[in-house]
Amino acid sequence: MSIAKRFKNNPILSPRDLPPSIAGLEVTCLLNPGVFEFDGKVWLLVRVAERPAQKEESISFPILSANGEIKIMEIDKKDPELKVGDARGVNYQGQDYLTTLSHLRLLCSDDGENFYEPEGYPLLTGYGALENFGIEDCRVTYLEGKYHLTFTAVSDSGVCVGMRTTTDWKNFTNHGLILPPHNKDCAIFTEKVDGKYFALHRPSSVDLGGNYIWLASSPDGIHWGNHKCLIKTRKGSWDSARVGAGAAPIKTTHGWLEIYHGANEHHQYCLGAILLDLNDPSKVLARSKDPIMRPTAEYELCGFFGHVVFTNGHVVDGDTVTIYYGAADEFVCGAKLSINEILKGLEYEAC
Ligand code: MAN
Repeated sequence: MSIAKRFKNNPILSPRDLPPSIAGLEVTCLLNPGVFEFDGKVWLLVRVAERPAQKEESISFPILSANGEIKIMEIDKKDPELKVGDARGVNYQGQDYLTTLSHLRLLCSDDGENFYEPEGYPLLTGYGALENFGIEDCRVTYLEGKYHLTFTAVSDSGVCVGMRTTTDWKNFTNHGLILPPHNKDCAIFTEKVDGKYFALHRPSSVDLGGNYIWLASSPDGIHWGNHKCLIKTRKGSWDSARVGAGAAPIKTTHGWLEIYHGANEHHQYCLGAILLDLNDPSKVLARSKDPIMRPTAEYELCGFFGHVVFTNGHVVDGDTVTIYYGAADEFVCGAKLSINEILKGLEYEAC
């Protein structure tokens, strides 16, 4: 039996629930929201992935030009220079592209289950040449009076981690890229440890190494160093091909509890957990052997990219963590888990 109790009204958001950002595009996927509490409400910073309506004979997708305008690439499916990957990407003339362009949109809720777009808040879009394929999968950490937004910044130069900060969700400071390619899945801890800021992140090496979760520390929350590899993929396991951090770790009396995603060679994404030492987060104390959540519901198995549960945002209330997650890369869903049950399921020798 799964320890994740899914919301009865899942999916709580589907692409048809939000209008596209501009005429000529469709909302293809709503997924992977960052989550935070503000003004007495629960907020989602949802990734909105858009593209034009698709034609039978071509593939088309938007990219951002240097002046921030959206340009549509349209490629004939018979073009010999087109190589189609999975639903998420294509290669054309030797260059990789994403099939959708993502921005981030704010929604809020009084009950944590019914969300609406409030008036007067801006969309967050990619900015400049290093975000021309969009921004994705934002983690939101409230730290020292500011919300820290760490997200995947995608461009033809690579996949990096960008950061913006805000206090009111209307005015933002752009700190540019805080980690260079290839890196994503960056979550800043909610408190300093021993006077330093800490963050989880996921550099990837194409040649040697893999898709592992790393830890970094920083004197100012902007410049990151002292990188350490925390956990690796496990051969033959549900997390055999990639692991990446979810939202900021949850502080418990036993240690920092991190809910992470892992995928196997078939790109099937599940969630697991690790426990890090409270005073030295580079020490991994325990790890779940089996997933704490796997895709089983229809909306998790079938969609834009099926067999995916992916979380990068939650709220904590006592022993309950409510995770918000992307299902099949197309829908936003919610589930509740007991922190104690997650902790009980961890294995201390499975790291
Ligand atoms: C990658 C990212 C995520 C996505 C998963 C599953 O980790 O692109 O945004 O949800 O793959 O497709």
